[in-house]
Amino acid sequence: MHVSLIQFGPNSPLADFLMLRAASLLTLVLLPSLLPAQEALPDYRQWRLACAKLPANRELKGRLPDNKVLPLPDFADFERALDGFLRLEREGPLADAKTWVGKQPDPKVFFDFARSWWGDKEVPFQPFAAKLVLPNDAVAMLMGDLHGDVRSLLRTLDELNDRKILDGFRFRETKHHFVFLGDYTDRGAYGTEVLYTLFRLKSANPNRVHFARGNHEDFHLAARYGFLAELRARYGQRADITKVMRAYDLLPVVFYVGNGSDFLQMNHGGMEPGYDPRTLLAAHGSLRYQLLGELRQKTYHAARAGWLGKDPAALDLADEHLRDFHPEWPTRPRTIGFMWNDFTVFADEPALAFDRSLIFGKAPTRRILADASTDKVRVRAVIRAHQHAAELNPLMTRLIAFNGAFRHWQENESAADANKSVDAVRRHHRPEDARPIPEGSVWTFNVSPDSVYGAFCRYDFATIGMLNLAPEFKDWRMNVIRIPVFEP
Ligand SMILES: [Mn+2]
Repeated sequence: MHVSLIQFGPNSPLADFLMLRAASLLTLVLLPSLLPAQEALPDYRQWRLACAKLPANRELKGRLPDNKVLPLPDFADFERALDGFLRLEREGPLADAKTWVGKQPDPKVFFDFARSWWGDKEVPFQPFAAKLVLPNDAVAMLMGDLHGDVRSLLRTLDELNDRKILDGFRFRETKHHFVFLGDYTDRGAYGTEVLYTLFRLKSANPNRVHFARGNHEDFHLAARYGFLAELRARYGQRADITKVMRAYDLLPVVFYVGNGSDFLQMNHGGMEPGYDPRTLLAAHGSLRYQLLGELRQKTYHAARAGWLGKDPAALDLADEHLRDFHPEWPTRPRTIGFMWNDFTVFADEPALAFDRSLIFGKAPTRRILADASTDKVRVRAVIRAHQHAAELNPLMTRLIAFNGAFRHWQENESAADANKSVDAVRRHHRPEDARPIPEGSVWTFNVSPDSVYGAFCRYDFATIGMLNLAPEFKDWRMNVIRIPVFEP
């Protein structure tokens, strides 16, 4: 029989052929796990779908969701995006000596994600500032606190996809940048999904997505306000807490964003009189970093008689709270103003007040911005976030009235208007207009609505700012986009 001619021995041609087929089949089966992790991550649509079944923070009312509904069931699922972010930073501008103005942090400890400044203390706490120069036709998108609200973040990315600005996670045009203003986790149940989404956005647009460090990007706050509890409830001992928290050390506490001659200060909290950015801003190059080093607040205060006016209470507060110090933590020995400080709402409020951190009024804010400027480079205004009002206080009322982005010290208001309602404030404004950026102005962006704040203060829209640059600063415009998060 013909069949008998076919040899089945180990060295037969058929055996060779079968072995080959088996080997290539095995390769096909194994291939996905041999590819870089990025290849196997879900695309935007799949990720969106995986998050669609998550109950809102509003429904959870402080509880954590059932682990069965989570889109990242294992820590390794989250870790792949985290590792992608850490790799990007470790191999990117942060690791490039040219990018640092002055001393560069030692890469061996700066990128050692197994050790920390709060644990073994072998890694120093090294907060830093960033300068980002964009072309004159750039659009910088801005978003305030997320606080574990992945629903609002994804609705916002949907909106940018609908407007053809994003294609999935990727920006379609190079002119678009995104600056997130800090406080990504804690207080809402989805810090893991928020960080995952942000890391994916960054991986898809490495040079055009930027994260400022908020006061909650701190191990001590995450240990107290929910994010570490969230990680432990989901992943138990498998969660590499040190690595997650060390990612925060790669985020600048302030960005100066502009076209090279005009800049806006973009950060989470408020003014930091102890840091002088002029050397950073004068440095050549579009992205530059500088360690904050010693914060010389007391020296700044002592050298400027009259910068707080004549109010003895303001001077007493400055004497009491402003110090020269090397930060050991975000809050030790004193708080870093960029991460923590606040601003008054009305122009006729005190120059300086204190409520857990310093609250700066209009005149000293303008003085610090003027002192940060030279005849070649001007720091014109401040964009920030850091909202944490659980009731309709004057600022939250105005944030809602102004679609989530409020410019402090409105010309037609005074402290006597503190108790106005949202409707009363709104009657005087048309917040949908493209808004110019007055010299010395401060803008606050609201916290996302699926947070305790949205529930307490009864608003259900998220906000992004679109800052349109131009060759002349007077032509820069802020468009504020209101994004409904809960359908009526
Ligand atoms: Mn905050």
